[in-house]
Amino acid sequence: ANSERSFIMVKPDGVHRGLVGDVIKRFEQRGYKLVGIKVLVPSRELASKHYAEHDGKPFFPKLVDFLSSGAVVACVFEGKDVVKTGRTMIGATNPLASAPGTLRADFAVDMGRNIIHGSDSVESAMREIALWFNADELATYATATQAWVYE
Ligand code: YYY
Ligand code: MG
Repeated sequence: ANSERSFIMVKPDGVHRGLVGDVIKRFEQRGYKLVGIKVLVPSRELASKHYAEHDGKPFFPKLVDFLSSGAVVACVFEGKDVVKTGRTMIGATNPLASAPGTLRADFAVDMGRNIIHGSDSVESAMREIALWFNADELATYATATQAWVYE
């Protein structure tokens, strides 16, 4: 449905590098609706919960250190197939393997500095949105242009 939601986050490297606007721009211009946004420095606990699926892997401690090392911009975007399409727009985990035109290919080199997170499934999106946002931090509204994005 057009009300599918994904959790999209500019990670600390993206914030340090001033790429917040570039990331949000891609989703906006595609036609996705921004329904939640905030800037915060995640605690180690929040970072660990976010990446719980990777707990125990060799890169996990470094990943948690990195995510909690600075400010992130946490967003929720809404629209048709936004989870899968968002992943396509973001590109492969390793930026050097990402297709040109994807966010990671256009803005990143190293895997541990790949600037952005996007939910990998609708189930992950629901879990991540609930982890990062309270229900009252998400806006329900209609855009004036929705009839020109959706037929
Ligand atoms: O979903 P995505 O961000 O594309 O990749 P994941 O496999 O979920 O890994 C999360 C995060 O961990 C990735 O964006 C970079 C980092 N990472 C790493 O530093 N080294 C790895 N071998 C795998 C992942
Ligand atoms: Mg992932």
